Amino acid sequence: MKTVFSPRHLGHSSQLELVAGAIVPGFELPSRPKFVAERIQAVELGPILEPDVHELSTAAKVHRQDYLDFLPTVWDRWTAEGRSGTALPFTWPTRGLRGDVPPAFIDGLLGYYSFDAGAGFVEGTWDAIKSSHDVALTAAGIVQAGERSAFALCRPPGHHAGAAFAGGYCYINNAAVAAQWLRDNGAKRVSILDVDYHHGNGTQEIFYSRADVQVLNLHADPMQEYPYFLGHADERGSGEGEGFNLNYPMPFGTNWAEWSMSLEDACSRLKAYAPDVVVVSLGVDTFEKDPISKFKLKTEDFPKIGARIAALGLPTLFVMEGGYAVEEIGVNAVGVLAGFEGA
Ligand code: Q9C
Ligand code: ZN
Repeated sequence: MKTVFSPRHLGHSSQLELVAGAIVPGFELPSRPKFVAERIQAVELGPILEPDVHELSTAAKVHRQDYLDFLPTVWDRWTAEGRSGTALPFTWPTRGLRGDVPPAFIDGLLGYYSFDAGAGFVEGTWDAIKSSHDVALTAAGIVQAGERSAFALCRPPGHHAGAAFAGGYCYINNAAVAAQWLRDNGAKRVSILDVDYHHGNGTQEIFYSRADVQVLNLHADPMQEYPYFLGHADERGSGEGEGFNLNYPMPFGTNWAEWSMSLEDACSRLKAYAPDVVVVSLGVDTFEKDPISKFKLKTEDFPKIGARIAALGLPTLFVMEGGYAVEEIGVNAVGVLAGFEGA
């Protein structure tokens, strides 16, 4: 399996986040993909390639143009106020406030174009976002050209980013852009299977009223876990998209025996949809030792995920999402890929 990866993610660093009332170093560390790349080399999964540069025209079909125009301007707007550090929002247009008028000032814009304070900007953030987008599209091109699978080693991740908002370490929804590109380049139907611990609220929002992209999400119950305000089982799509969004919320403590039952159901629903290609939002924060998660998957379980996906017998694009047990992220993520290859 070919991997696509860009070192340009490294400029996106020094993130901070608010955890239990304290501001601490962010969990989404620049060292994450290094452990994945090292493991790919150790097990000889296949070559690691640099991405081609892609235009944002496909991204503009799943994101709002004004949001895409805003992202590259954040750091300049921030420093124009004499500021340094990390650009972060602190006010959001929630119930009772107006969400239809983008303010003019940077602090207002950051709130308007986000749903939490989990996606800050430093000088290198836009370049990292763009490189991650390019990684996803380059890997999508490999699958479209006829290979059975490819791995987009994206950083930053994407599945919390919606049509016009960042959040949860995500800015551009890499998996959504890749799915759209695959639709535009021969695939009649695409399924997105999101196995990250957190609900992929952005992916759900983007495709919620569409029948041409099926979205299946396995995740911690939003009654207990971030992102809290989406991901319930009764969210099944709207209009033409009715029935094409499926959520599998699971409680804290979920282990392989329980998690794999959701995977089995999702795979049978996916099979019935008969897509031309599968996009896997591959988070490995379901791992028992993940520092921000409360599921109980073990290292030995990850190859079984890959093997089950391989049994679908469909072209498959893996897109890296979360996973914060930095030392083990390589073994676990590559475990999924090797399990796919071995099946
Ligand atoms: N700071 C992904 O896995 N953090 N994003 C909640 C409080 C948000 C996870 C803990 C976690 C976002 C791609
Ligand atoms: Zn996650």
